[in-house]
Amino acid sequence: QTQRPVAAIDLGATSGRVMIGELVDGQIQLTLVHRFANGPVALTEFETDASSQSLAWDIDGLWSQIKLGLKKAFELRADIASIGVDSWAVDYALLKDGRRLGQVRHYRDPRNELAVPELEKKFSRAELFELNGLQFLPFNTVYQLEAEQQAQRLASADQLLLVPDYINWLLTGQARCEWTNASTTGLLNQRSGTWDQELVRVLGVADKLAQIVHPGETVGSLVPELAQEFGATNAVQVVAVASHDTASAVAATPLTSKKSAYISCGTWGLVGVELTEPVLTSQAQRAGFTNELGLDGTVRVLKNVTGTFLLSESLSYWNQEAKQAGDAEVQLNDLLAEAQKLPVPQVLIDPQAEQFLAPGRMPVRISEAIIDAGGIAPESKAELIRIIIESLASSFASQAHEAARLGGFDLEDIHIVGGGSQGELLCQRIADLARVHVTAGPVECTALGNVLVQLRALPEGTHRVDDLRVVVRRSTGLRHYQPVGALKLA
Ligand code: LFR
Repeated sequence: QTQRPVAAIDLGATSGRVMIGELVDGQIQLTLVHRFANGPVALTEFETDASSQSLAWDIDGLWSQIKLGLKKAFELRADIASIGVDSWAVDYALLKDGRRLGQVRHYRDPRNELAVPELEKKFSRAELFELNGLQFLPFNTVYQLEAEQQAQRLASADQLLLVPDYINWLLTGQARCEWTNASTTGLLNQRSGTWDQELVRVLGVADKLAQIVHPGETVGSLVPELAQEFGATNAVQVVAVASHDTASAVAATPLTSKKSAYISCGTWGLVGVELTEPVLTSQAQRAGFTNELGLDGTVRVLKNVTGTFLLSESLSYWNQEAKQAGDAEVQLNDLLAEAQKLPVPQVLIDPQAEQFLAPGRMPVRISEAIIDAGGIAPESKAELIRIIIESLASSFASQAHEAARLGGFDLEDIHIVGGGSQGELLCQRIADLARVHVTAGPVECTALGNVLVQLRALPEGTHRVDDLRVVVRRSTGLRHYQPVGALKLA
């Protein structure tokens, strides 16, 4: 008996994709069916009276792309058994009477800056950590909801759905809240594992949250109109995967041992370790670490470090300049090749700093930060890229050691997955600075995690995907980096 293929929808902050995944001779085969761009859009594009600073996602545009991708997927494989959706965390849609109210705000929207001091009048950062175990990030859903309370929208909504839950709702008509992503909202109480009654009351969402589902559980059947539109020939289930993209990525990271750290490197670099219990000590809070819930009762003790956002933002700034000047587009690979030949920069930036949260003018802001730190502004684009790579590597290396310290062990090695794992200079410098072996890959780790959870949930599977990481190791080529001649970090 063969197992039917599944479709994975993986929405990242800069691009989304629809993939088909199937198990062939014990290996996962992933086929990219459709890829589309994503990014922040000014809210004024949708609402003329919005503040000019506000940022949203083009959620209707994303939904059209998802439908297009699924159509293509069913054209290729009409026997797709299930669909799973993952995306970035924390952001949500509000519904009333089965219709979406307005847009889905982008987590980089500056509205959060005002909301942080407001919520802190009710709960200090330490109190919040005590309740939800999350790293302070100004965009955690709790702060967004605080900002939302200033407007009327929240009061008139009857349902709040996180982004993948919203897509699941469009696909099935069923409103559910997936567990791993719920843990990024700041509304889940770390000790009870359920909504924190006081927080949901104070933030005005006590009656708006959907029933929690765990990865592997069925959300519902694809609604008949969509099944027809896609040309599905069999019944199709929508399965809750680990819908927080980082949870899916870490679930599929082929960690060598319990003393390995991971870096899930896309727009963000999520640097941490996998444990079975949260670390809720004041040491963890001071170090800025978070406790997010993962597949099968695991806890990701990790830190959000800005990742390839620094590169993509720099590139889009330069390409805007090039366009205005009528010059050719700048290519990241060319700059990386040049950067690799440059010496290690003396002065670095701190990619964790909140100052790099907002989009726009990234090369200028990085140069300013270098000057503020006593350095000299980079003279070429390649020099600036070298500073970014070195700063990321340095931050990733030290945070991987810190994560292991919080986990109570000495770090043995690091796995880097996601788009950032393709960067050879980055991987090598992480190995050098952390003084441990670095394994790079898979690149499409999030989609793999999404697919594996669906395959595991299928009733007809002859292969139970019992040890997901064994299957990943069997299915993908990994690259290896040994540390060479660099100073050990303190
Ligand atoms: C990565 C990620 C991070 C989350 C950030 C914002 O894509 O999901 O885990 O902190 O995006 O949602």
